[in-house]
Amino acid sequence: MADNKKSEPRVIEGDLIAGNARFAIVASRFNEFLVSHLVSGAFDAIKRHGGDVGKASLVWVPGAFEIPVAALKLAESGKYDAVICLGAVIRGNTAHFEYVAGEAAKGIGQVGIKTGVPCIFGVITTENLEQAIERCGSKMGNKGFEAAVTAIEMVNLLRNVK
Ligand code: INI
Repeated sequence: MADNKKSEPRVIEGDLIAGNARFAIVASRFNEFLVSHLVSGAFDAIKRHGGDVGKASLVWVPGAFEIPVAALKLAESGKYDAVICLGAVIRGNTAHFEYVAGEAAKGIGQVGIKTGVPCIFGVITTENLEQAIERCGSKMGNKGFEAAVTAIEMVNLLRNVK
């Protein structure tokens, strides 16, 4: 008799257990009164997913534009399983919003691809201050928390890709 049993695809995903993972957080001082909430959110997420913040490092850079070069150094160091990039770029603040936000996004993406270390884009880019506040722990949640959860998932996902 023919064997009609169909096999299942191999599904690879990452769970949300931070365990022994080592995280570097790169945070921009520009708009620090907002970014500090993203940083707290990220540490909160690591703790609440069973991680050890004692294994984490927090690196402050001047602005979002400077995040990629610091992220690259951290990712290349071999000391971290993921780099969580946090910042706040507000259109109303500057005529060069597009350059700052664009370079941060592109650079962070490139660091991840170049090094194989997940680099998470937790830089909020908003039209105005109100929208930024909403993403730093109020109406729209905390994007720093979300970025750290993404980092946890990516670390575990990449460990499962063999
Ligand atoms: N940096 C930010 O992180 N957010 C901003 O909103 C911002 N604005 O509005 O200009 C900003 N500018 C500074 C930039 O990131 C660099 O630090 C600076 O251009 C020096 O390279």
